[in-house]
Parts: sequence; structure tokens; C-alpha cells
Amino acid sequence: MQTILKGKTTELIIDTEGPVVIIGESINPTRRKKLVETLKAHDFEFALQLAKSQIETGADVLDVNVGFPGVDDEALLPETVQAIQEAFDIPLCLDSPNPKAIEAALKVTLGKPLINSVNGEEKSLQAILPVAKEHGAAVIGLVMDDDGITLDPEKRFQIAEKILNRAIQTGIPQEDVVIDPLAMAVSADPNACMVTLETIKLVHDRLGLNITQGASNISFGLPNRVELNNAHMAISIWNGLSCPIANPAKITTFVRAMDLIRGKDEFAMRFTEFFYNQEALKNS
Ligand code: THG
Repeated sequence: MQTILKGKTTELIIDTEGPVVIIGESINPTRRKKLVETLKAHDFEFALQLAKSQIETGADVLDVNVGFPGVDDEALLPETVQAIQEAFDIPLCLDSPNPKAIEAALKVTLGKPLINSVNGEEKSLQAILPVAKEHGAAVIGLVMDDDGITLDPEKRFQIAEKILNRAIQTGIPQEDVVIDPLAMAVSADPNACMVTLETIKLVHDRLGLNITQGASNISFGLPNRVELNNAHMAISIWNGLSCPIANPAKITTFVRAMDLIRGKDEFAMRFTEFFYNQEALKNS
């Protein structure tokens, strides 16, 4: 299955059978005080720096999240989108829990973005799906609903199926639905990773959809996060994860390794090219 996203002029294919696509997570105020301060002042220089460094280190898509306490993201999300797409030609992933902010951002987004996100709650389905259809955007579907988050992979799968069916009823093609199995902290629940990994497998095997997930969520509160995240990422990719939301500076070498191992990188071209590009960056 192929989900096509577009920047201003570029086209990106997320292919369930292809190499892994990296959605750069760093334009997100979580733990980034400087981003909050600069965005509050409508100064986009730092956000643009984050965009540039993520593109240089392997991001194929940029997640844009400007949520912080007191923010008017209905105004700030579209402003940030405009600043980024003036400077860069890369597909965007519009990340907000506020449907009004998503809708406002869609109005100014060029190309074909990914909406982050809709979920199985009736309110969310009704607010997001028609807007996604109207703007021809793809959507991430989080597998939670009006009953909250379940630890049963079968139930998470059923929510994924419900989101897919509702999207199709709304006129959104199935390939424009990307499922997020909900990666959560394994420090809080010993089965957190197993539930997510099993959900990925079910969605991949039965629905064949593209799958995303926050790559660093599982390691909250623990040391050696990169190693832990990568171990989880390896199994996730093997089970069907195709487009993680991650810090490219920490994940791209590992993702290129996974693609090479899985036979998705002829003659190790992308693996070696990435290495030489990063060496050149260090020396520039
Ligand atoms: N699923 C979907 N969308 C999401 C998430 C998800 N959007 C937000 C989040 N989860 C993914 N984005 C981020 C952005 C920043 C950070 C983590 C996840 C972050 N993490 C480190 C920290 O917490 O200390 C620091 C940065 C780093 O490790 O480099 O800042 O799950 N659909």
C-alpha cells in the first residue's frame, strides 16, 4: 500500500513494502523552552533551524506541533506552516489535538500533508475526517476511542478498522489512512511494548495499511533511551512499522541499517550515501 504525501513540488511515497520513511519530531515544544519563547514572539528562526537540521539528518516529512499552555494554535500552527514551507520543500505532518488548528493549517498548507491525528472517538471522527476529505489530506488514526486506551491488541485493531471504515465512508481512500498503534512508556506498564508490537502486526497483516508511531515514547523515564528505542524500533519495523515519528539525528543510521538488512537498499547505496553525507556535514 502506498500513501503519497506532497510538499510544495516534491512527492514522497510511504510504501508498506518500501524503505522506512522518517517523520522528524523536533518541531515540538515538549522540553524545548527556546521553541516556546521564540514561537510566542512569532519568531520562526529557531523552528526553521530545527527544520533544516532534521532534513540534513534524514527527515522525509516534518511533524509540526506548536502546542504549549496558553497558545492560540489556531493562529500559530498555520503561521508556522507558512514559515516552514516558504523555506523548505518537504511534506508536513500537522500535529495538534485541536481540530480547529488542523483546519486552519490545512487552509495554508501546499501539497498534500498528513494530519496528526484522528482517533476512534466519535467527536474526533466527526471533526477531522470531513476536513481531511475536503483538503485531500492523509490522516494518522490513533487506536483509542470513547472508552480510552485498551491494553488488548485485538481491541486496538478493531479501533483501527473502525477508523479505516469511517474514513472510507467519508470518501478518503484507504491508502490515506496511516495507523498509530500507540507506543507508551514501558516503565509504566511491563506489557506496553508487547501490546504495541502485536497491534502493528495485526494492522499490517489484516489491513495492509502504513503504520507510524512515536519512536521515543516507550523509553520515558529510563536511561540509555537511544538503545532501548532502537531495539523496539527493530521489532516494530519487522512487524510492519513504515513511518516512525522520531528525532532523525538519533534514528536515521539505524533506519538505514534496518532497510539494508530487509533487502530494501540495493548495493547499500542509501546506507553508505547517508554515512558520507553525515561525514561531509561534520567537516563543513
Ligand atoms: N504519535 C503521534 N504523534 C505524536 C506522538 C505519537 N506526536 C508527538 C509525539 N508523540 C512525538 N513527538 C515528540 C517530540 C519531541 C520529543 C518526543 C516526541 C522529545 N523527546 C525527548 C525527551 O522527551 O526528552 C528529547 C528529544 C530527543 O530525544 O532527541 O523531545 O506517539 N501520532
